[in-house]
Amino acid sequence: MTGAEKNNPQSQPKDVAALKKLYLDALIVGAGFSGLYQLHSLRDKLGLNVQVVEAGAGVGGTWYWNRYPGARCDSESHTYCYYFSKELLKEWRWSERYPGQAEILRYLNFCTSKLDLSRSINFNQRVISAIWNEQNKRWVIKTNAGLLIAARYLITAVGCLSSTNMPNISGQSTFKGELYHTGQWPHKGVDFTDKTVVIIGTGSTGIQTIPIVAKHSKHLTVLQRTPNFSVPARNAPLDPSYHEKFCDEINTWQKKMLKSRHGHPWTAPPRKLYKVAKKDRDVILEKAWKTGGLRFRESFNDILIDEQSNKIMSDFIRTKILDTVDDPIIGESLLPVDHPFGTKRPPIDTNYFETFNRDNVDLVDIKQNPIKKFENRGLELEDGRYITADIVIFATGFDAMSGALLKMGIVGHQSLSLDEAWKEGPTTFLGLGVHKFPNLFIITGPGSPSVLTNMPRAIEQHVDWITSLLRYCEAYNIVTVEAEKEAMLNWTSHVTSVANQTLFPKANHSWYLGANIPGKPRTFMPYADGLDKYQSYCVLIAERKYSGFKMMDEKHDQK
Ligand code: NA7
Repeated sequence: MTGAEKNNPQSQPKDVAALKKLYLDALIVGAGFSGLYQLHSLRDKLGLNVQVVEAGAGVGGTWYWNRYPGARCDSESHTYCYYFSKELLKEWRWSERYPGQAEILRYLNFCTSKLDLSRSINFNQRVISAIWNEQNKRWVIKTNAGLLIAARYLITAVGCLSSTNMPNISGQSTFKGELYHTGQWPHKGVDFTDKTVVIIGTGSTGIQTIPIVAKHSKHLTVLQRTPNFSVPARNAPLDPSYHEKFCDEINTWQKKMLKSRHGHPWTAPPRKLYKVAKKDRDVILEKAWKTGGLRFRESFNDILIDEQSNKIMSDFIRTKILDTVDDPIIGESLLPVDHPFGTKRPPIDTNYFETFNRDNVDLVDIKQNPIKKFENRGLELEDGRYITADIVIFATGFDAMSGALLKMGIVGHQSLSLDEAWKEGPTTFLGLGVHKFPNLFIITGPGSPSVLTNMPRAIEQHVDWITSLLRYCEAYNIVTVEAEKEAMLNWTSHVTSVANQTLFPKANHSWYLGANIPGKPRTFMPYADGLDKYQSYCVLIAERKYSGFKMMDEKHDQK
């Protein structure tokens, strides 16, 4: 929509009749890493009339909501930031190897203010419907707080892990204590002093928060359904000289990240674990264990594709768990056995397994003895055991990748809802576009590398690609862009086929597969062939004038 069109009532959709109205070229949903950069790109580089709606009262997305104790990123600080601006990179100084939630939130607020983004963001606005108006070629979007928006382009920047998974346990309303989900943590914090606490869930989040809650509470009971692998993060403060050195090497860091499979600045050496002699591989694994973090898995290049190699690495971690936990029975209960290491998102931790050596911590296996119901003052298990609690924390994860998108009430061409379109699992072209949903672009959507990468690299790549596409549309008077059905189906089967060449599908209870949510269709959602290869596809599609996308101009001629 041009400025003139914006002020022309004739060009406004007929069904826009009430509430506070906005007429935009583009609406972006979400003010996290992706929404902020997309706003900057479309507003300040393309000059479009663009705004953001954001459900929270501030920017930050994931890092706005996930304020639980111990919340920390598993990407290293100097990689978990924007690279589109050297000025931002040089000015911001990270304090630790891995950035904590509060520091990331401060960073995103710093970027927001440097780029003057707040004036284009509508806070406390959750999208409740987004309906394509075919006649006017506009998306008509409503929010819970009374905004009504007509926009030519709708860009979702809602994050992959933003729709919380809150299990429905009977009697919840009768519980008299405090109840929290880690993904909706209260801003004022939670005081654990002298409190008896229960944590449900031992994914990355539970593994981060358990050691801290244990330290600050009177007693902690961990309710574990499935034991998990975890590698020590080896977090530590950064030496001030680190930043100066980094500033001299920004280009090198960036090149390394973009050339890698996962968007981190390292690649696994070309060696297969099962082929290395035991004494040599033990030395390598010990060294990698000391380095810690996600680099551990990258000490060999076949961990996610070769069962034998994976078993050796998995056994190495299992031995470390048994060595760390004093009580051998508890140690056994903590051993992950149902999936190969790395096929579920691998947590990294600070003193997780050590926490089970504390006198004030109990571990309860709720696979053997599931939770029956909440009671006034705690939880009852199937065998009648009663666990008292002042505070219960759900660290039970998210309806990942598609959950937040499906909650927005998106309805495309011919009244097709996204829910209906995705009833057998998400189908996308490049993770970016969906057939019958013209002018809808999904940042880090299902079918893109997203959660298998260092997210800011995947986000910048998507935002830059969408920005170039919209520049092209503006230049050639293209009114609608829509993924073609065949391109979408081919891409979706390619996503499944590359996942099937890895060990990922062997974790049949992972959120990558949607298997953590009862009733959710099981499809491996992220693109597993690497950010490097994925980027090449995207470049090729753009070079071929966006083949796979149907483009129509104002006269409804196909371009
Ligand atoms: P995850 O990794 O999905 O972990 C959720 C945990 O909660 C996991 O241990 C689950 O057990 C457990 N869970 C889920 N639902 C239930 C019910 N109904 N009853 C008992 N236990 C349950 O979520 P996180 O928040 O830890 O991490 C998500 C991502 O955020 C992480 O990978 C990083 O990328 C950041 P299960 O394994 O399903 O048996």
